[in-house]
Amino acid sequence: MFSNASNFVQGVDLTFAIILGASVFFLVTITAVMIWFVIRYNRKRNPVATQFHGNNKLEILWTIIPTLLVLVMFYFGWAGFKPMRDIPADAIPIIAHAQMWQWNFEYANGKTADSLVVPVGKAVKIDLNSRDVVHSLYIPAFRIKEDVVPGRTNRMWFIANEVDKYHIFCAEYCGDRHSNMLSKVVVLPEDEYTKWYNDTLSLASMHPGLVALKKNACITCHSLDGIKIVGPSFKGIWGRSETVVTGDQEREIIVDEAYITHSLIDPNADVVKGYNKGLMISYKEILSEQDIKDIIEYIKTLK
Ligand SMILES: [Cu+2]
Repeated sequence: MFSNASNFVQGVDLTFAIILGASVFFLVTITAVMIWFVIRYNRKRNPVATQFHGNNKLEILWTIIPTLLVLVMFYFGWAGFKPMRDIPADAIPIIAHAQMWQWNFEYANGKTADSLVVPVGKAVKIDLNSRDVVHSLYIPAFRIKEDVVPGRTNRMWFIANEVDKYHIFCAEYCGDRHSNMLSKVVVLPEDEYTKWYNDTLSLASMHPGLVALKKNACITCHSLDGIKIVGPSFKGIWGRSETVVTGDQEREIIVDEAYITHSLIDPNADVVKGYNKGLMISYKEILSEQDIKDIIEYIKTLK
């Protein structure tokens, strides 16, 4: 009856089925009784209104039945939720970094990926880390969702039961491009996962500047192809003269090493005219000096 994508599907679906079943039963029953009363006690059949004053049996019944019903719902809700909090000690650790507007997954060997790659049949635990605002990691097929709150580490875990791909959404409205904050879970057979995990060289063929831009979600706001998203595109920006707003003064600058470095450290100091302030965080603690050099070298190539 239920899908079996993760170890939590059955517990969650059973709870929802019970609540839905109870809701449908009462909707149909109450509507039917209401219609019957309208017919039975209309003015033609019952010209003098009948008055009632309390009915102990009925009142006890409609106190006890709903109490039992919500206790049953609570029990199944609790039984489905409790295992989500008991993380197995041998679970594979992964850190999910959320930031406007991209997911990034970091593995124990330092490998990072923009999809959540996991082996089938193994427990995986995810530490949730936000670099800016509140996000929420939501994997509908696995029936799990957990808020990603800056300044604290929430956790989630699961066992994927089938080799397949599933959607990841951000389920907490986090700004302009929230709806683009998508990723996927890629469940691999164990040997393929091990191969993928140990292959840390595939990134080496990419320009280190591009690796840094991808890893830090820069490209969710600054395109590489000239399209205007949230911030200016990186294409053709090197060496260009731009009007920036400093405080409430406009001034001309040249996009050079000093401007890019300063913009990464204090992004709201000199915002290019026509773009909004306050959308970018400082990367002072996040990027190394080498990262910044690589990024500048890479931007130079985007003519
Ligand atoms: Cu988000």
